Amino acid sequence: MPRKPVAEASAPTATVHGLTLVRGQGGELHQLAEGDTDVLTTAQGGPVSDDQNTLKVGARGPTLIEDSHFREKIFHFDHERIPERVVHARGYGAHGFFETYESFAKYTRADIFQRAGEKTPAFVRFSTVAGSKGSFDLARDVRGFAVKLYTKEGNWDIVGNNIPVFFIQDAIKFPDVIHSVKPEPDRDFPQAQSAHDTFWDFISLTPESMHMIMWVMSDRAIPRSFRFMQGFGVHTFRLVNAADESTFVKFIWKPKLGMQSVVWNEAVKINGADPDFHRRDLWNAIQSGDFPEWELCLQLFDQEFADNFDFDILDSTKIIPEEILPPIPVGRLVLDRMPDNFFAETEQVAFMTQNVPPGIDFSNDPLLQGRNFSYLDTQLKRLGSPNFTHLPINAPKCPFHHFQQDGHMAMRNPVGRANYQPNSFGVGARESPERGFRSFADGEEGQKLRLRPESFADHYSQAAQFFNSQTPPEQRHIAQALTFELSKVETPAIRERMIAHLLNIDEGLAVTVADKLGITDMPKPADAAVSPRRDLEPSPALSIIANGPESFAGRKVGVLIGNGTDAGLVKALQAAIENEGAAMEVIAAKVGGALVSDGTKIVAKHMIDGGPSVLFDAVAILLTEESANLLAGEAAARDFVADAFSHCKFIGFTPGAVPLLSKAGVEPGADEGMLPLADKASATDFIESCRGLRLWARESAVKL
Ligand code: HDD
Repeated sequence: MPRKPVAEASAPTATVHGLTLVRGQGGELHQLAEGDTDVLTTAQGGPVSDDQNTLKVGARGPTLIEDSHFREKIFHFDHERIPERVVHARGYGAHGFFETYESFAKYTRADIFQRAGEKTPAFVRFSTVAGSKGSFDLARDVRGFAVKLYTKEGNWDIVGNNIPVFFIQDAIKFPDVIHSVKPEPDRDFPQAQSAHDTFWDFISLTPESMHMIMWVMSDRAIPRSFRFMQGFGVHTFRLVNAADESTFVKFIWKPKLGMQSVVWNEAVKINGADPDFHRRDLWNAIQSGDFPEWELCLQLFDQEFADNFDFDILDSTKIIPEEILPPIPVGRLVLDRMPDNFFAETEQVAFMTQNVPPGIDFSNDPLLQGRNFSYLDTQLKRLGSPNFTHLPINAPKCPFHHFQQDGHMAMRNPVGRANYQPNSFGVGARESPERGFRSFADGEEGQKLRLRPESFADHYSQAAQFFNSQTPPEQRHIAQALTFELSKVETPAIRERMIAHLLNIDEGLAVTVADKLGITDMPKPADAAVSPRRDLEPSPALSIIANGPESFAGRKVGVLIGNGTDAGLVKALQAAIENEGAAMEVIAAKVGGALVSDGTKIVAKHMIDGGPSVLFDAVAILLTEESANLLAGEAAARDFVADAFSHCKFIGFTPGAVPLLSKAGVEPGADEGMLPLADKASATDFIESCRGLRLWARESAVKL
């Protein structure tokens, strides 16, 4: 293929470590010397004459060891992988910014909170916890929500999750909980799943995990998209102001589009249909200019509140309900740019809880204190050099000056004679007691002990509060999730131990799960360190369904068409969808599309088995009777309808579509989630109904 001259290359240049790199024909960035043409070179810059054949003795002879181009190419390929993260291996990141609403100087001297309208560059990486880098997106799992804010006084990493509590109270238990959920060591399965003996063995022996288990068995663990999740800093941190006064704080990210989850049966099918469902969703949203946004909200409290609160604010298995301590919005996070290169940015980004700027400080939460050791270590292991801060994604964007030097892959090296301080050559920077980070001078004294505080001992009250704060469908989902997970556990004693814990949380839940598992002899409730548990007021803020969005914006409708479909109706529906800020994708029997009523062709995005209804938030079936009869004979088309119905989705349909609905076992008048489509008005009504996201009232009929 003739090469395009460089001047024609449409893509921009980029500067990496001071080198100007040009984007090549394949989109790759590479170095060009001035006046050079676009000739393939070795990594040493030598032009390559032939990249198709190794150097051999004769056309059919052995390969020569002097083929240094081949050797360099294969050597580099052989070393392409770095160790995946020991947890949160599968992740997806994006760039954006944080915008401060108002000065918050009263509470913190952190530079990022001093000026209204201040914009701070940000990088966010979302992840699952248990699965490997190549696992699927819709595992039932916690999602990582790690935010790096490149502030003017250093990088601030809020390394959080989409769940505000954690499995364990002390960091020393982290390897245990993670070993238990990862594939079992003798057989190396199951992948990216908690539904196996070792996980539930550990959990059933660890009562402190019960609150977290309620969250992980809830819809929070199967989010519809990263864009519809909350994020939490989990621990109590401190804000410290210029007068060195401290206020305790918890960090919460709230998605502008509201929260949304899928149902488990759907998650299982999505993993087959599109294992990259969450990645693709973020990619598509950002590439189409529909930038996801979260509001940063702070729960602020003082020592007196901490002393009087029902639970210890240093215990990461507890929340402070929003009804007791309303979160205050302080700024917004917008993601507006995908990385140029996944490896360079998303894979190499190094988050560390200990990265806090002056004005933010830690609490004594023993989980946080342990994390502050772990993250530095892991980056050295993964990235292979203490110079991982030289990578552009990890380097601060503010001026920085230190005397650290040398080591593998050192990109920035000190200049001048003195590489120490103090020095009398006037080289380098000096520390600043005024500007620099000062730890909050909390008074600490005590004996050295390995002891869990008494105040961490109540493991069931907030677990029950979470369960009692869910709507009936969400409670059903928790029961179903527990049943599913425990049904995969082969050791009866582990199942029974879990039922014994559930009895301390909610008797009805315990009985439902035990019944489904076929346990006839109910065990005694588990021994509890604090008994009886407290009956806490429900916290409505904890429900996803009760706090649904007001609009269908950011969601996706799958529209099934066929030959003869009413072209005007497709247009009307598209207008209604776009007007709502949602997106539409067309599905047809052939990906080439269908000839619609006005004689034009509408090209499809998916064939039916490539675009099953699990990929959409709602579906519209715009078929003539003839097309519907044809499709009624296809399993993929019947599944399209049957799945949409059993996943409680809103279904719009033309009268002609009825033969397909019937063959799929769906009554056109089954419930108010079945919406006839004929004209512009009915298209608008359909999209307005979709704002409800799911018709949960249908759930009892379909027995999800
Ligand atoms: Fe962790 C990664 C979140 C407890 C040790 N953790 C990691 C990531 C997130 C979290 C989001 C992925 C960051 C990225 O995208 O690169 N971890 C949490 C939360 C915790 C938590 C919210 C509890 C509140 N973690 C925790 C403990 C330890 C670790 C108690 C160890 C004592 N976590 C790690 C790690 C990882 C990590 C081994 C693996 C990859 C990495 O750090 O960069 O150091």
